[in-house]
Amino acid sequence: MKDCLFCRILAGEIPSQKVYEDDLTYAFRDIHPMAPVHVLVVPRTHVTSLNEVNQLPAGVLEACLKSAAHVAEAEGIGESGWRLVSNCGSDACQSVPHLHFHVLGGRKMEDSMA
Ligand code: DGP
Repeated sequence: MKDCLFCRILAGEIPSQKVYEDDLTYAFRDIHPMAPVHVLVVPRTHVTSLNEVNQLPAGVLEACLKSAAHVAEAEGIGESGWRLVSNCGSDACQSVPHLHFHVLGGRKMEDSMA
């Protein structure tokens, strides 16, 4: 998708701070961090959100979750705890229409998720 921001980051057209990558996923630091650790995990395959998860090739969603767990461990928050968030659609304030998961940690999260 040539006009998708995260596809352009995946293509290297827009710089990003890589944290982890594998064949199916790419993880990079969020430009507006909301926690000491705030990393975005994106599938290399473009789908807009979890609404289109059925369009992902087999194994990609699992790879995203494994990538997130790998990032948490590598960033030193595996033991202390971390949160995985995927905003889906306008009520959830999704701003980039390419499926992504926020890996958040390094401080005590709010009790309320919403
Ligand atoms: P969401 O609101 O859930 O769609 O999250 C999109 C996130 O993407 C938001 O936390 C900010 C981040 N973001 C937007 N543009 C860029 C960018 O150019 N580079 C990086 N690293 N992050 C970005």
